[in-house]
Amino acid sequence: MAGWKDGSVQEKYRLVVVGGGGVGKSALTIQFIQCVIDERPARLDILDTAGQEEFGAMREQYMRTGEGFLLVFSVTDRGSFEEIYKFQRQILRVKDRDEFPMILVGNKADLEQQRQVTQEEGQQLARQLKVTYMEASAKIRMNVDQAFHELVRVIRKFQEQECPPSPEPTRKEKDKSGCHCVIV
Ligand SMILES: Nc1nc2c(ncn2[C@@H]2O[C@H](COP(=O)(O)OP(=O)(O)OP(=O)(O)O)[C@@H](O)[C@H]2O)c(=O)[nH]1
Ligand SMILES: [Mg+2]
Repeated sequence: MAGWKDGSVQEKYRLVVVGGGGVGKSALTIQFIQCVIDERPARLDILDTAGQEEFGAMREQYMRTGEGFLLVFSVTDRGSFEEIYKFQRQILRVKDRDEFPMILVGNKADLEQQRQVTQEEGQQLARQLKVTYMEASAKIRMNVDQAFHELVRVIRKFQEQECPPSPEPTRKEKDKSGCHCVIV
């Protein structure tokens, strides 16, 4: 956590955007965002990954450090939808957990004529993966902020469950960077 000039505490979240090639990850990503989510200031470090990247050490490394993941597919690209399951499995394997903060995003929702994945299919996959589903469009800026904000909410909920705020005396003994509950 870092202090703001007004004295409030700022939380920092490491988010990773994953998904197939050309689904709109870069278009959705703003490299560095400072924002207030539910009246709590937050700084987001967003890592925009390459869709075509190999399943190599690089990918494992960013998966290890990510605190929340935006799983992005394009509603105009059936293949990218089918790839999502693989990304989720890999994240859970690297984290060695059954659940981890993630949001499923169906991007390019503005291209209704070229749609290959229905909203219902997106929702069905999200239920299966136990995550929230949102349709977005980086082009018309639909649900872009909402998707990142929702992910931060999921991370906050997850971290509070994993590491609930402790009483003041023990809290002071903790690392200055705050309570890091993510297993890396
Ligand atoms: N119509 C429409 N086009 C989009 C949208 N998002 C991205 N695009 C276009 O889709 C193409 C690919 O977008 P990128 O953001 O580069 O996709 P990416 O997922 O970062 O691709 P890689 O980095 O190669 O994996 C570009 O031509 C974008 O302009 C969207 O919401 N609607
Ligand atoms: Mg990109």
